[in-house]
Amino acid sequence: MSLPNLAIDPARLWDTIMDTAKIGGTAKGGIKRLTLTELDAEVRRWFIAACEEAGCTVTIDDMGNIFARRPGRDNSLPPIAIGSHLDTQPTGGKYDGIIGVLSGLELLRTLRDAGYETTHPIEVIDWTNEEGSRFAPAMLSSGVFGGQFTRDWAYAREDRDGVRFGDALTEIGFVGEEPCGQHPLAAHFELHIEQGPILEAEDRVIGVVTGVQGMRWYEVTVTGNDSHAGSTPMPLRHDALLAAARMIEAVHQIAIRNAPDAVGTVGLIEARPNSRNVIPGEVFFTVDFRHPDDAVLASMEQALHAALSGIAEASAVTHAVSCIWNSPAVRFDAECIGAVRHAAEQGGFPHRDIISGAGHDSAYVAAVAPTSMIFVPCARGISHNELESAEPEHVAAGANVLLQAVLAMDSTLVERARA
Ligand code: HGY
Ligand code: MN
Ligand code: MN
Repeated sequence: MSLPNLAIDPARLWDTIMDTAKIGGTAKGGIKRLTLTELDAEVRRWFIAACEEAGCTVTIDDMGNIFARRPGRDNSLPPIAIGSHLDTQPTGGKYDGIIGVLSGLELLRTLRDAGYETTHPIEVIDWTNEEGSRFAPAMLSSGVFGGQFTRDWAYAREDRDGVRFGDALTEIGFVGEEPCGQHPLAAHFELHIEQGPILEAEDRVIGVVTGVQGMRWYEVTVTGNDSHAGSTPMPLRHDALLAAARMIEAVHQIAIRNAPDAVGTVGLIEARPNSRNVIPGEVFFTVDFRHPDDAVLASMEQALHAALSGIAEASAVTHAVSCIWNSPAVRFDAECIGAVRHAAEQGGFPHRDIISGAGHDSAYVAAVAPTSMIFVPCARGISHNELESAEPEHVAAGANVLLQAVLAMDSTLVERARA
């Protein structure tokens, strides 16, 4: 299959990444652009205008997912999509999610400049609320698209201030007409930073992502008794924060016992009344467990329940725990993986297969369309941190692999349809 000798414009892509990083930019050089805030709305409006300038028509579904469509020769065919996300963590970086969407825009611009017409339409997608930081769980809108969640369940998700997802989406004016999930895709590719140390450590430029590990999120509420820090004897205390501290150590030990592939994190904790001279009567905290093997995740969950019960009893408090998110391990489409691997080989980029430690929208889109991902390194594997950084030549390499994989998939699907 002879593919056109097209290449993206690295300087234009890098400038676009740096320019849009100003929307929600932080003093430390990161981005704080939480989903469904006015900053998210601002970058969405910028993205729509840029895609229209690149020759696209834009549609939005009722989860706020944005689809920028470049027509092909045969617009009766479902589009080949390039998707990722523009929302960030509270202390996010310039690259997580963003290089995936903006490389898609660069691909559109490259095709426009070359006057090259694909057979399939091409669509670049901004998936709403990939991060799951403000509204849990992560990948909420690609999850509705992939049939994992209902729209009503998603709309009812609340942030820590009690704001509903549906109300926040309405507030920023991004509730589209199209029912989420009624948008067939011929294939979906996503370029993303690895967010881990492997590619950099092995001097590889491209990660050929074969799948995403399993992930489970839990919410734990520990209830004791508020009482006076000075006049309550130690044996009479029902200290919810002391119990929570023991539980957090147990979360860590469960992950360590399932090393090297298990990870366990408590990232959010709220103690009430959070006053320095009151013994905390209630604590809320979250647990994030991940492992490539769902059976091990299930055993980690059992160990968590046992640990929380034992610690609660020994600490004279009560507790409640619920699993709010269970995202099974995902394997991507062999043909899409092959298109990425071939493009990396053709580009002469050192590459390796890799399973994603982080969650991505592609994990849910894979349920309804042939999907795979491309990773590029990030410095010291740091991500979800304002210091997150990537090399321009690596981002350009990833975008060129994305371009060639999309063009190869376009030809492959056309040849198959003709056979
Ligand atoms: O949690 C994750 O892995 C992703 O960053 N939302
Ligand atoms: Mn991401
Ligand atoms: Mn992220």
